[in-house]
Amino acid sequence: MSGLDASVRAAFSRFSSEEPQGGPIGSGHINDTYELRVGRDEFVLQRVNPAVFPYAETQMENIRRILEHLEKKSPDPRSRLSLVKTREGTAYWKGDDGAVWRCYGGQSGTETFDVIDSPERAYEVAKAFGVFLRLLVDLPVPPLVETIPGFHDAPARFRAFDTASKNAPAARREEAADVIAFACSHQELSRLVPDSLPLHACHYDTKVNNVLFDRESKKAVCVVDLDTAMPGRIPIDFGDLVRSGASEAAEDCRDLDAVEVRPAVIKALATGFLEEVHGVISTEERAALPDAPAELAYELGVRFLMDFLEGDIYFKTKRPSQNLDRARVQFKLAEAFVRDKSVLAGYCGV
Ligand code: GN1
Ligand code: MG
Repeated sequence: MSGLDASVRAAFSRFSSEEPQGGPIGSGHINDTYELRVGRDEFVLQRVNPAVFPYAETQMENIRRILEHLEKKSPDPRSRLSLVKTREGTAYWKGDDGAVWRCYGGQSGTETFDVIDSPERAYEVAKAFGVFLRLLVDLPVPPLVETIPGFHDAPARFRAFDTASKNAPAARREEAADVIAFACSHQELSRLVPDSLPLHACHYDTKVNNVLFDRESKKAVCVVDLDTAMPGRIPIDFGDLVRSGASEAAEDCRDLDAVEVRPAVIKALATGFLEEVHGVISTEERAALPDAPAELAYELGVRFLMDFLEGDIYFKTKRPSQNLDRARVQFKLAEAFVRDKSVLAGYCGV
């Protein structure tokens, strides 16, 4: 008998008649993810958080279309996720509490990282997301749907934060006063990537921990976490890649002096990304690349801050004020990206 929760075993029984071994994995803030084994077969079972993704059925349809397109374009099955159907033949199972569970085939011999530990890793991550965008560039955007409406709409994120800030308990507002002041005085950072850029199928969560690496070759093999794959703008994917990868410091680091942009890493990110997408992006899209990390850092800072003000209801937290610390880190990064824009522009050939 494995030590898995009854709910996890109940969900897995919809996909397989066998009893699995395994346990929780990953450091995501939203869903619950389990790595399971039955004999030599590996599975990744996920409970999709219904509070964040209320339209999980349409989300699964996005994922299905994207994986089908990737399959047509790239013959290597290891290069993409594969959905395991339920024993009834459906793409997911909806539990009694309304949460959607889905199961992917495991990718043996792979590993993930939470922090980019070298320029070589940065290059590999950037290439993986670049390949993903390049292969999807001819997937018609409709009927792909926005799985979270306005997900990377930074001005809308600011307006939502502004409302939350006005309604927040005084004690939280006071604790966050300096961070709120930063958000309010840097609103221009929410409007750096032009809305006029074309929509493509984008990943929209382009962090290193959403790429599987081969343990032996150290090469990136597969992009995962397609929950937020939706119509979007390519510079946004680049912005979130650089935002999340540039610093070695933890996302909730309390020593802001440790939050620094690593030039060799952002150079490798820009190089790997552009090697893959240079042929499919327009001059306007390329021109927006150097501005995008500042916008994405500002936007995520605003999201963490808003969640702190609302009582930590969206991002999982392990300690008080963690979301406020996360916001401070993002705003420090946003300032660094503004300061280093010309360096990044050089790496992007702009
Ligand atoms: C969330 O759960 P995870 O770590 O994959 C968030 C991203 C943020 C990220 C910050 C759906 O992603 O937008 O960049 O946390 N995803 C959602 O670590 O809100
Ligand atoms: Mg993730």
